[in-house]
Amino acid sequence: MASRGVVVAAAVGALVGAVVGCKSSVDPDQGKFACTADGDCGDGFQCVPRFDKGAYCYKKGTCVAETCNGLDDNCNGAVDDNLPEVGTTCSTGLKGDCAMGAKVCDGGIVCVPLALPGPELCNGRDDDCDGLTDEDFDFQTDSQHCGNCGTVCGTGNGCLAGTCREARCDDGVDNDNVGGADCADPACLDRACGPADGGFRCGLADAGQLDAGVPDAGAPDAGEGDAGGVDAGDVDAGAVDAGDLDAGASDAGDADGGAGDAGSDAGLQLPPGCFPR
Ligand SMILES: [Ca+2]
Ligand SMILES: [Ca+2]
Ligand SMILES: [Ca+2]
Ligand SMILES: [Ca+2]
Repeated sequence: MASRGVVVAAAVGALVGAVVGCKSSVDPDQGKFACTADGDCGDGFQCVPRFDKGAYCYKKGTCVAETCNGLDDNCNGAVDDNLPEVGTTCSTGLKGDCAMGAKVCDGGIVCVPLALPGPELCNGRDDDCDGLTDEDFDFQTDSQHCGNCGTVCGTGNGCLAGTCREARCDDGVDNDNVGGADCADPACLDRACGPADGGFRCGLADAGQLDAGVPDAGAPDAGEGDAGGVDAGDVDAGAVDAGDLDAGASDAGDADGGAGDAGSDAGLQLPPGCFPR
């Protein structure tokens, strides 16, 4: 190997000066001679550039393609560098947002997830990687995510069955300022409106509830006639009806206050009220 050392020294001496290895004790087969071209290295050797700067002579066949093995296979001075598959996408085998990964060289090519499990957010994604999307949110009742993520119910509204609606139907207040108070708001249809133990719910009365001896619970009947129970069997069917007048109008037949009474109510278009169910 002494002859090659001389050749190399002659070729690169002007360029690298004292760096040239001919005077060193380093085995040239280990590639410690600086060079700028293959011709600097002698027969059977090649000049391999380093990843940072400069180049060294290596015996041909010594330097091979880089693989993930903890070695500098391609002799460029960097271990496990420029591996083409590193950074490419892969499947981690995990669920949700953790399913997609990228290949890295870590004792071998491995697939690491691009995202780690995090708190479940309402975002249409499986953030905590448990295979369920937005599972911590109840779109039926969550006023911050009513029906879907981000739908916030306004003041006075609650989330019922996935829709923002009048918060209460029993407080005499038009909570949402839309559609009227309580049972006057169509959003209160079939919702509790009266005493908790009474089973009262907003809705349209049927004829039997209006006039057949059942109090109307203060809800209107025929728009204006009931006035808090006039029709409740005792009044209409008793003294008042026995005569001729009821609420200022004739009741001799079926008329009552200009509208139907007991037998005619079924066909009326009555406003919704709070009725026992
Ligand atoms: Ca390398
Ligand atoms: Ca390597
Ligand atoms: Ca989840
Ligand atoms: Ca989520």
